[in-house]
Amino acid sequence: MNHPTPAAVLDEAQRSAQAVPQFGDTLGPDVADAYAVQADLVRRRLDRGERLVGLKLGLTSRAKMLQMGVTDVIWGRLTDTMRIPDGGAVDLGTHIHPKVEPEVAFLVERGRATAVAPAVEVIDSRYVDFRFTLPEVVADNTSAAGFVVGAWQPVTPEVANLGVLLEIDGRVAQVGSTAAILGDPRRAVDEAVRLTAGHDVDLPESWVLLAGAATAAVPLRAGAHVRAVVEQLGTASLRAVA
Ligand code: OOG
Ligand code: MG
Repeated sequence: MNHPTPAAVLDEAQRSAQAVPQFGDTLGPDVADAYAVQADLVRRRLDRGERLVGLKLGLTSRAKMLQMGVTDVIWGRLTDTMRIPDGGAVDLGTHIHPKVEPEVAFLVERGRATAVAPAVEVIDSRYVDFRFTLPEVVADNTSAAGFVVGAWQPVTPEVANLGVLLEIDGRVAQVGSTAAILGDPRRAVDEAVRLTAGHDVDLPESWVLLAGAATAAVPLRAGAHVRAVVEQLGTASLRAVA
């Protein structure tokens, strides 16, 4: 009998919304191998008709590094089915143990950011207890599950340091600053281009980049109304339905 590959295991975990045990040593310590698993994992989604629409960076803030115990910047792939309209619903039944985090998104055209927007990312580790090593989270497409982008705005120098709030049901759950993201979230664009070089990522002409969470992530509970507020940029929101 053939053992399913890590990509097949993670794909099935996402499709069935059932967590799987960490791979541990079977994945190997090499992050390059983990990115090969991620490529295989996302290829399965593209083969089922999904389209690549962008990239995400992860662990670009200290708050996230501390929360997850992983200290390297990582990147993952975003597909069209992960996109949630602003104010739209997230079906908890298709997730394992989702969390939400406030982000900044960039619209990238010909290698440069042409617009910026507030965003909420939904992350949903396919591993039991939302715990993983660096290679494990990279293989799992950096926990990518969903994202909402608010209204696009021009990119101004102020984007370097704007206040960020994550509100749940109108109450402030997390507070941060865009400066927590790589010191200046605009760095995310060059960083994404650098990190993905040689990885054969076939992005459309205009694509979305999630620069990474400005604060720790918060569990997404049934009925919750979630809103990210970025000073000067506006809001992005979603709600969780059971
Ligand atoms: C990994 C993904 C991290 C971010 O914005 O830092 C991430 C995780 O925490 O599960 O998306
Ligand atoms: Mg994120």
